[in-house]
Amino acid sequence: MTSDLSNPVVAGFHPDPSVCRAGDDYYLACSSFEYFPGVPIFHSRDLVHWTQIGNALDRPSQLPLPPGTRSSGGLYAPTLRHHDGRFWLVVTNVSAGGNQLYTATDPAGPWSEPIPLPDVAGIDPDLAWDADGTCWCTVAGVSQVRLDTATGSVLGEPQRIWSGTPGAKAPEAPHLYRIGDHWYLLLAEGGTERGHAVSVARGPSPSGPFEPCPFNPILTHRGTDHPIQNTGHADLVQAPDGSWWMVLLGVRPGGGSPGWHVLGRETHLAPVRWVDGWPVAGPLTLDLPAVGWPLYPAAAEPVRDDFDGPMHPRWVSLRRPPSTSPDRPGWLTLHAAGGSLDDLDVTLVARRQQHLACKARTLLDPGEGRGGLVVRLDEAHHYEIEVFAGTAKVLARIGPLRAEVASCPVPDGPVVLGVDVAPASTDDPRCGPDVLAFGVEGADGTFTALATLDGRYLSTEVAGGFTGRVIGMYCADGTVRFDWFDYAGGL
Ligand code: 6LW
Repeated sequence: MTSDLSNPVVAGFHPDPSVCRAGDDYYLACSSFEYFPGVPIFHSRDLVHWTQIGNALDRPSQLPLPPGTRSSGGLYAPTLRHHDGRFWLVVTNVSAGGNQLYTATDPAGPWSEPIPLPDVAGIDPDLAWDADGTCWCTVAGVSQVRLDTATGSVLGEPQRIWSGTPGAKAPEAPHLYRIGDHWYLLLAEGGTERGHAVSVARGPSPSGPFEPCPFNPILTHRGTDHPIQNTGHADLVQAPDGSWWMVLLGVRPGGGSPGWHVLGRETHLAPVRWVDGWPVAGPLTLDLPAVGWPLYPAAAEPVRDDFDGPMHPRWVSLRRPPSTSPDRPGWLTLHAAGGSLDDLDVTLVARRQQHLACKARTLLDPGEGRGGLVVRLDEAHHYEIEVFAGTAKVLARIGPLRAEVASCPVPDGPVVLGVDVAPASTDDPRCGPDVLAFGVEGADGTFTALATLDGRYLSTEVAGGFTGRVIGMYCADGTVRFDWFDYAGGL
C-alpha cells in the first residue's frame, strides 16, 4: 500500500483538475489534449490517494480528434460535477466542435455521447445549478449563460461577469459554488506559467454582482523559490471531516535557471480556511499536513504491464485508438501508421511519466518492422531507442533538428530496450532538470546505456504547450510486438 501524504496527489501530466463528491466518494477529471482516450477519471475516498478508474471519453464518437489535431490541441479543462443523481462532464474540444456536455451514472463509464454546446463560446466551461435547478455555464473570460442541459441550447444571452484582478492576464478556469449565503466564483489568473494564481469573488446570486476577495490572490507561488510553481486552476471540495480543500495544478521545475518542468502540470491538494467568509488557500506543500479523516491508501501499481488482458486506462495513444491486432496472445502488436515519431499519426501506446526519477523497460520483438521505446513531449521533441534489421539506434528530435545519437548491433529476435531518467546532479546554474540514459538490457539484466541526453529539451519550457512527458512503445514501419512494459518510479 502507498500511504504517503504528499503532493502531487496525481503525479505526471494531469492538469486542470476538477473534483466532485458523491456521498463518501470523490472523483477527479483532468485535461488530455491530443491523447486518446481522453479525460482521465480518478477515484478517491480521502482526497489524498487517487486511483484511475477510466477515461471519460473512450470512444472515437465521443472524442473526435481529426488527423491534423496539433499537440496541445484537443481537449482542454473539464469540469466534473455530481448533480441530481448523475455525473456531468463539460469540456472543450478546441480541435473539433468546441464545448461538449456528457453524462454518466457511473463515473468509470460508460459516458454518454456528446451533447454539443454550440452557443457556449470560450474555454474552461463550468457547470453550477441554482436552487431552482437552472444550470449556469461559466467560461474563461469570464462570461456566463444559462443552459438547457437536455438539448445543449442556451437560455438567454451570455453575460460578462467578474474577470479577475484588473490587469492580470488570462482570467480562466472559473468555478461557481453556492456555499452558505454566497455564490463564490473561483478563478485562475496570471497565465498558466510562473505567474499563475487563484483568486475569488462572491455575490448574492449565480450571476453576481461579484465583489473581489480583499486577500486576492488567495493562492500563488509566483516570485518564490517554492518547489511547486505555476500554481492555479483550482476547484474547491469539502473533505470527509467538513474541512475545505482545493485541487489545483502545479509544476515541479528542476535544473538551474530558469528551471524546466518535464512532467507537465500535475494535480496538487491544498488546505482552504475561511477568513471573514472568504476561502483562503494554503500552505501548498510537497508534504501534506496530517488530515483528520481516515486514509485509504491505493494499492501500489504493479511495475509490469504484461498485456495479457485488457489495457489499463493509463495507456494512451495519439488522436485515435492505435492500430493493433490480437495476433499474438499476451503481446501488444502495433502496426505502423506514420513513418516516425515526427508524424502526427504515428502508432504510439504510452503512459505518463509520473516520477522525476524513473526507469522503463520493454521487451520488443521487431520482426521485420521498426519500432522502439520513446520519451515524448510532442512530435517535435522526443528521444527514442529504436530497433530495425539487427541494429538499435538512439534518436533525438529537438525542434527542427533530428539526429542519430548512437547505435549498436542487437541479436535477431526479442530485445529489451530501456531508459533511466535521473534528476541532474550538478550545481551549474545552466544544468538541465534531468538526464535520460537510453540503452539495451542483456539477458542477465545488465543495462548498457548507448547515450545519455539532457532532459531540458523534453520540457514544457522548451517545447511549449500544455502537456508533459509520456513514455511508451511505438511502431514506425511494418508490425512490431511488445511482450511487456515495466515502469518504476525511482532508480
Ligand atoms: C486551460 C486553462 C489553463 O484551458 O490552461 O492553467 C489551459 N489553465 O484553464 C489548458 O490546460
